[in-house]
Amino acid sequence: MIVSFRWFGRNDDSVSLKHVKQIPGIDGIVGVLSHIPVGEVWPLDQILKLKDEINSKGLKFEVVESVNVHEDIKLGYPTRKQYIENYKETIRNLSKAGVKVICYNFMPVFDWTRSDLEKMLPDGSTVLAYEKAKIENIQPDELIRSMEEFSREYSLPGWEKERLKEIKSLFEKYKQVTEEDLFNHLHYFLGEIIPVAEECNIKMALHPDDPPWSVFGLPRIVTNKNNLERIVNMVDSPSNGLTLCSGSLGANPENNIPKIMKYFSEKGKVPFVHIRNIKIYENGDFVETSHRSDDGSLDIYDIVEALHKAGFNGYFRPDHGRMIWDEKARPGYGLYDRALGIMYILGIWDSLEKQKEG
Ligand code: DNO
Ligand code: MN
Repeated sequence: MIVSFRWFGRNDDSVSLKHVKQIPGIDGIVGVLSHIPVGEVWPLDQILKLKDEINSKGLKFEVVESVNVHEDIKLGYPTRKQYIENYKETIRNLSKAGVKVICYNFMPVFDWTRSDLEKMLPDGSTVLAYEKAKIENIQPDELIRSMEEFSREYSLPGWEKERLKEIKSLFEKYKQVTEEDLFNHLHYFLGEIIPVAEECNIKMALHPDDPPWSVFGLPRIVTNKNNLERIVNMVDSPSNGLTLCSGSLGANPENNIPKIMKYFSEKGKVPFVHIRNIKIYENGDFVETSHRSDDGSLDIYDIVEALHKAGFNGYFRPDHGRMIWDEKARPGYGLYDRALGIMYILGIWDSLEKQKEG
């Protein structure tokens, strides 16, 4: 298991690479060029600059999250052709810089959705939270405004301003798109990009929808084991892989995360894993928690054990963390609690390794 840490770049992250490097067991950075508008080619020189910066701190740069997919591709519009060509060029450029895995998602309009970015837990830490009734009763543009207010210094990944500019017209466009259409548009996209990724020795890793159900009436398909299976079978290639995210899929208690992790890892379909815990309530609300199994509804021990059993040797990162010890950082992406998460997971992993040795 290769330990990595998401970092948004020197101008967009309060965490320094120097501090990341001090996390025990750390191997590399999950990086991004977040200022490139969705649909445009990531220029090689900028990728190489980021790589040099990361490498100069003794960290690897082999995973990118995310190369976002233009809405015209998800909508299946004829204009997708150019955006897909650009996407291929980005894959080629990333491979020239030694990148091995590209995480992306196929959620219409919104990436992850939460009602609260600073929900206080009983211990005084603050976390991202999802209150079902709030989401069901809020207008999308109202939610965006509150997200913008929250985001203050840092833009929120997946909620980039340029992505949200045309929110109203996007909603109109998606009224015509069924889940089956979305499957077809993903199929078309994969058919185009996976051969290029394979040639470039890059694994594409599709992130599940977060949460794994429809929000604001938009179609969502990356939600459960059956759908994941359907997607990996669309194009048969080692480059057609998944980012299995425990907290995203796990928000639906019907998704058995250890089983899903083991099943797809054994198939060689999991180049990248996100681990975090959430506490789920009966009414469908959930809050993010520390990684510790006792603190949430997911059994992180079982999840790590399932990966270990499957011989998982891909990249992993702690997904989100609580905001603790008065840290000021982008919600979910502070240094301290994500570092604690890594230590908890490595503790489990190392003891499993010991047991294996007998
Ligand atoms: C939530 C996060 C997501 C993720 C993107 C990947 O679980 O991991 O923001 O980064 O959806 O494209
Ligand atoms: Mn995730």
